[in-house]
Formats: sequence, C-alpha cells, structure tokens
Amino acid sequence: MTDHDRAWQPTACILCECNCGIVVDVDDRSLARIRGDKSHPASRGYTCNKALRLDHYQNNRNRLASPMRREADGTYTEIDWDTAIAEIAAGFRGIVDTHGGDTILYYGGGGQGNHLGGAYSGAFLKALGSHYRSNALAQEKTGEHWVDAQLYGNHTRGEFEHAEVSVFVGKNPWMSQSFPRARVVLNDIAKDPARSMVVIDPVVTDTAKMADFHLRVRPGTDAWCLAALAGVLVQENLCDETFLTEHVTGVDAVRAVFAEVPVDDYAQRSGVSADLVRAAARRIATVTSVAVFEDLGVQQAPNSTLCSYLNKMLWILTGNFAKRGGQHLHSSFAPLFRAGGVGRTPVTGAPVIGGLLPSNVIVEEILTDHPDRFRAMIVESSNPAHSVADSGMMRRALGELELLVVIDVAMTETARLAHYVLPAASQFEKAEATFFNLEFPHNTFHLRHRLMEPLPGTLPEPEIWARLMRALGVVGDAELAPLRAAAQRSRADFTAAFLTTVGENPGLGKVLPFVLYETLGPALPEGLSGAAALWGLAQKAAMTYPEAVRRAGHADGNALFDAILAGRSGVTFTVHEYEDDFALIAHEDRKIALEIPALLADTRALAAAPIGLTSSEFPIVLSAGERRAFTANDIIRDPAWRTRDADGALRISVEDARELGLADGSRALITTATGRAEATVEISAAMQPGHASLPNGYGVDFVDDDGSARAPGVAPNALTSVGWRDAYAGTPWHKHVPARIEPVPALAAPGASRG
Ligand SMILES: Nc1nc2c(c(=O)[nH]1)N[C@H]1C(S)=C(S)[C@@H](COP(=O)(O)OP(=O)(O)OC[C@H]3O[C@@H](n4cnc5c(=O)[nH]c(N)nc54)[C@H](O)[C@@H]3O)O[C@H]1N2
Ligand SMILES: Nc1nc2c(c(=O)[nH]1)N[C@H]1C(S)=C(S)[C@@H](COP(=O)(O)OP(=O)(O)OC[C@H]3O[C@@H](n4cnc5c(=O)[nH]c(N)nc54)[C@H](O)[C@@H]3O)O[C@H]1N2
Ligand code: SF4
Ligand SMILES: [Mo]
Repeated sequence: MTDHDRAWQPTACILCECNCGIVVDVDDRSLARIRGDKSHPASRGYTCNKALRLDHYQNNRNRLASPMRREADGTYTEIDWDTAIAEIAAGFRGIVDTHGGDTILYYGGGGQGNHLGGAYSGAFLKALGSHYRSNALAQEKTGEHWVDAQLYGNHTRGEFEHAEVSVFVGKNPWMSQSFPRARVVLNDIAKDPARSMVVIDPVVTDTAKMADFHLRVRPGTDAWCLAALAGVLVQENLCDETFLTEHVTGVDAVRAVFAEVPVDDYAQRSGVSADLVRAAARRIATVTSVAVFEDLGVQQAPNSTLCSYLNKMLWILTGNFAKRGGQHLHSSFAPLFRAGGVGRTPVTGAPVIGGLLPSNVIVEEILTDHPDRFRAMIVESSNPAHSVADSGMMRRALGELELLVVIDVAMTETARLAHYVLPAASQFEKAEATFFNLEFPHNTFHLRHRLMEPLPGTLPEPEIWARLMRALGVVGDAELAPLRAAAQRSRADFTAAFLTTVGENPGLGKVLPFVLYETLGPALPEGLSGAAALWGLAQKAAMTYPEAVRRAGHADGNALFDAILAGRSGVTFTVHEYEDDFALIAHEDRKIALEIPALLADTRALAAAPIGLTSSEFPIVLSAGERRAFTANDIIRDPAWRTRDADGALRISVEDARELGLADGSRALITTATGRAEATVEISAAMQPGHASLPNGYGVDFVDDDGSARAPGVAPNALTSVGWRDAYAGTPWHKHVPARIEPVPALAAPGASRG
C-alpha cells in the first residue's frame, strides 16, 4: 500500500485514564503516525505528548507470543493454548477442591485503557467460588470511595471546563491529566482574570506555577491545611446556608467541629501562611462555581481518608453542587467498585472496600500459615511485583503461591514468578474500552475496534476467559443454544430470548459475561465479539438513567448498544441536567449525609497529632512515584519511548543538595526502612527542603534489540513498605516515605545496591 491508501483509523490512547481519542495510520502493524481524533466527543482532538509514541507499546521484542509454563528448574516452556487452558483450569479446580474457592485472589482487570477483558473474568471466578479481588484502585481510591459512599453513595467529578475556581489537592493535572483536555482547560483558567486556581502541593509543579493560590504545604500536613480552610468557611459564616438546609443532613455536628479549628495554628503547622489560607477560603466561598480534584498527593499520604473527607467540605459547605462549573455525581457505564458494605480479609481482617481488598495487605494474606491464606492468584493486566509496596516482599509472597497465572502482553516482573503466563493481544489488536467514564453533564463511552489482527499466538482476554470457562464445563452448550440462535435472528429476538432464558435459569445470570460472549458474541460484526458484555451494560445504563440516555439520543438499551458498536470515535451515552445531580444521590432522602463521626473525631484529634513522620535516621520525605512527562505506570516498558529524563531523576531541593554535598547529575544513594537504591540527582527549585521525589514507572526491565537487558531508573516500590498505610482503607503512603539520601560512596560497586 502506498502512504495515500492507508486510512487513519480511530482508537484511543491507553496511557492514562483520559483515553483521548486518536487516529492512527497503521503501516505493517506499526502505529506509524498518530494524531488527536477531532470526532471523539470528550477529547475533541486533544492529546498530550505521550500519545504520539505509542508504537513503543505496540511493537517491541518483549511482547509475549505464546502461552508459557514454568518448569521445575524455573525455566519457561512454550506450550499451546489447549494445553495451557486445560492445565490452568485443572489447577484451579484442584485449589478449589483442596482449599476452597476463596483462597484464590484475582488482581487487576485492566490498566488505564483496557477494562473490557476484565469484565469477563467475573464468570470464571464465580464458577470457582472466588470472591476476593483487588487492583490498583485499592492503592489510591478506596479511601475516597469509603467517604463518598457515606456522603452520597456515588463518585463525584468537578466540571473544570466551566468552574470559576478550580481546586487541585495533591494533584498535578498538567502532568497527570485525568480530566478531558486538561492542558487546554488549565491554560484557559490561567488566562482568564475572572477565574482562579487553588493548588495544594508541597512542590512547585507545572500546575502550581499557574495557580492564583498555591498552598505549598509541608508534605503530609494536608489534613491541617484542609481543616483550616473549612474552619475559615464556618467561622467567617461563608457557608451556603440555603443549600445546606435544603440538601444536606448532619451539618450541625460538622459545624461544631470546624468552629473550633484554630485556623492560624493549623495553617502554620501545615507550613502555609494563615493569610493565604483565609484568602483562598474566601475566594472559594464567594464565587459562582467551584470544582475540586483530589489525587495521589493526599490519597497516598498520611491521613489520606481524612483528607478525602476534609477536601469535600470545600464544595459541600459552599453549595457547589448541581450547578454549572461545580462538583457532580455522574453516570457510570460499568461500576469500578462493587456496591455494599465493608467486608474483611480472611487473615488480617483488613477492610474490603467497594469489593477490593487493599493491595498492601496481599503479602500478609499469603505469607502466613493461617488456614484461610490465599493459595492462588490470577493477575490480569497489572504488575503487582513492581507496582505494589515492598516489591521484595511481594515477590516472595507471589513465589509462595501454589498457582499463579498472569495474563499480560509482556514478560513483566510479575509474569516471571508465574506458573503460567498467557499472552494477550495488545489493545490495538482487539476490541477494547475503558470504564473510566466519569464526566457530567455529558458522559461518553468509546468502544475501540481493533486496528489489526492479534499478534500470532496471542488472544484477546474475552476469548481467554471463555476458553477457561468452557474447560470448567459448568454451562452446557444446550443451555446456550436457544440464545445463540436468537442472536443470529435479530437483536429484538435476542432480547426476548434472553429475558426468558435467564429468568428460567438463574444460574446463567451468575456467569452473564460468558453467556453473552458465547451467544451474542458470534452474531456481532467481525472482530467485535468481545463487545458482547457491553450489551448487558447498555441495558443497565438505559434502565438506570432512562432520561439521560434518551437525551443523548438513544431510545433504549438496544439502541445505545448499537450506537456503541457503530460509533468508531465514541458516543455520548448520557446527557444530564444540573438538577439531576440530586437524583444521583444514592440516599433515600436524596440529601448529602455530611456527618461521618469517625472522621470528625479524627479532625478533632489533629490538635494533638504529631506533624512529621521522619526521624534522624530517615530525615527526608521521599515521594516515591511522581507523574512526569514520560511516565505511564508500567504500560510502556521500552525506555526508548522517553525523549528526556532517561534515568528518572531524583529531584531534591537546593538546600538539601548543598547540605548533603550532592551535585546535579551526581549519583545518590537512597535508603529507606525497606530498601536501597541509587539514582541520578536533579537539583530542583521546585522542591522544598526535606522533600525529594522519584518518578513512577521506572525500573522495569527490558530486553533491547541487541539482546541486552536494561532497567533504567529506580523501581519505586523497592523503597516502600506494606505497613505504611491508611487506617481506614489500607491505601499506601507512597508519597511520604521517610528516607536517607547521601552521595554514593566512592568504593561501592556500580549498581550493586539497586533494590
Ligand atoms: N504522565 C503520567 N500521567 C498519569 C500517570 C502516569 O503514570 N504518568 N498515571 C495516571 C494514574 S494511574 C494516576 S492515579 C494519576 C495520578 O495523578 P497525580 O495524583 O496528579 O500524580 P502524582 O504526581 O503521583 O501526585 C500528585 C502530586 O502530589 C504531590 N504531593 C506529594 N506529597 C504531597 C503531600 O503531602 N500533599 C499534597 N497536597 N501533595 C503532595 C506531588 O508533588 C505531585 O505533584 O495520574 C494518571 N496520569
Ligand atoms: N510507589 C508507588 N507505587 C505505585 C504508585 C505510585 O505513585 N507510587 N501508583 C499506583 C497507581 S495510582 C497505579 S494506577 C498502579 C498501576 O499499577 P498496575 O495496576 O500494576 O498497572 P500498570 O502499571 O498500568 O500495568 C499494566 C500492565 O498491563 C499490561 N498490559 C498492557 N496492555 C494490556 C492488555 O491489553 N492486556 C493485558 N492483559 N495486559 C496489558 C502491561 O504490560 C502492564 O504489565 O501503580 C501504583 N503503584
Ligand atoms: S496520556 Fe492521557 S492525556 Fe495524554 S494523550 Fe494519552 S490519554 Fe490523553
Ligand atoms: Mo492510578
């Protein structure tokens, strides 16, 4: 084909939760040219720098192309799919028979852009009787979810595009994005004298540089800063009393706590001038709209769940809900969390929030002789041996399992510990979708079609899960035959047949994704059988948000499903009106329940709580895992994709560098309670004394075309600890690791100390 013959094909970037629409010029299986997709309803042509180099994900010699089995001597043998599926299914059956299904833990289910495959895992796990799950959300968002569940029973998102004041708490959207068209929106805010930005961050980030109010807290002191902000709102009578009376319960108890907050003292403890705290609070209280985004800077730091609660005071007390530019509950196409109360893990009794147990307790749930310990794991699209606290201990725990199966595109740190590794087709070789659909009033869903056939030897996850299910043999083909026939006739026939069949045979309802894949899947257009599960989700969306789905132009669930199949650049699936926010509150009275007694007690206890968790042995706070221009979790392993920051520099303040005798570009030794690592130093005026930062996504190994292995930069979780976690949610304090930093001793063997 000549260059002119090749068509630009729509898909999405897979490197962060935004999943910006892109169009790709595919040349012989490579993503030759990439542009933003102007037809994508959320991103509208926007991308950041990272999307343009996605070919480093698609094409590299670390791709897996055959199922593999680990042999007794630790080497891997390539095996065929039938053998792999049969042995894995038998292996899990054995675990169930000997120890019970609940000794099998499922981890992952999707990275930043691929949640479709994970949607099928539930059927297999249910068939095994396995209920425990975890993934990366349980190392960041479960604390916020626990707070949200009590306040209004749903997730919120700020409408930054229209907000008069945007507040970013431990969030650097210039680098980490996370909402549509982030840099365009940030530039618009910065340019408009009528709008303001408040940033709470110890670092002078690119976002903080644009802020009107940069509350440059001391690391780990956000609770005091946020309590002081809420204190100003209450003490200066800046709350929206009409809103509180009409839409919020439990206000008096909350008011009583913030009335007593010593604002000057708490501001000072957090390292921010009281005048600045007051000015920011007044600005937030006297505008038409405020939107707030909290992220890892508080979610992975001390008092994280408390901070999730406190920052929500900024928009709730000021009534910035259910209006343009405010904070919103939104529709969801597929829930990221399970509904229901907090369960407990079998060994340590850790909280299971939204169906997810804390990533940080997994090692303790394995490395024990407790009879209910986890004996087996399935890891799908995740790399816990690298991404969860204390990689050394995590690897030991994974090594103890009787059965570990990893489904990935690459031979990851986790895959190298597995008994079986199953190679997935890449996200450009199969139908895929993200369930990060979090916007309001317009919410979008994008089913991406494959750009090319799967790499030979690989399979899309929906097919992998279906084969595992078939091997278990729990659903007879005769049970599925009528549905399969109906699907071939018409969508209407399928719908009718589905209602009767599943009504008569509730067992099928329990393994629904499998049933849909086996029956509706074959009737879908070529390459889209993996989209079958979306049929069920589309019906559910149409039932849950009938008006909003109709406003988006879809008459019913089937119409929505068809629009999703046809819309190559994504579709808007709900259009809400601002008033709808109230109906989206899960509580029966449709009011926000503001009082969370335990967290109010914690707010009171701040008065006597210690500031600072460093010691003379570990005097510096290390933020282990900052988002930078060329980080994308562990999704791209090839270091050549980075055009700068090749080593993932350790950023330290001018003052600390001087005191420690470290020069720009020199090597530093970092020691924490858990491990040691060496990094290249970057002296940065953005850092405050006593605070240092390492990027995320580095330290993954990669084999170059010449066969040499490399792992540039520091694997951040060589330095973190499993016990260093939040009391409510068990989420890790990765941004707040006490560390010692010193020049690399002259005689140390190079690289010998890397963790
Ligand atoms: N480039 C890039 N973008 C990404 C990703 C990526 O890997 N690379 N990953 C995506 C994912 S999975 C996520 S979850 C998001 C995360 O997005 P962010 O949360 O924005 O990312 P981080 O850089 O980890 O942390 C945010 C900020 O927390 C600050 N911080 C550190 N300690 C404290 C503290 O004590 N208090 C406060 N207030 N702030 C503190 C840091 O200085 C940093 O600016 O990014 C997404 N976007
Ligand atoms: N110290 C420290 N640790 C952290 C963080 C931090 O800031 N500091 N951040 C945490 C956060 S917020 C997150 S979200 C996690 C992320 O950590 P993980 O949940 O482990 O996810 P990723 O690193 O994104 O890894 C995604 C995996 O999916 C694989 N993959 C890519 N495409 C496909 C596909 O189509 N199919 C399959 N089956 N696999 C595929 C990739 O090869 C990769 O191995 O890290 C967490 N860990
Ligand atoms: S990394 Fe995120 S913001 Fe950047 S292009 Fe990809 S999806 Fe969009
Ligand atoms: Mo994340």
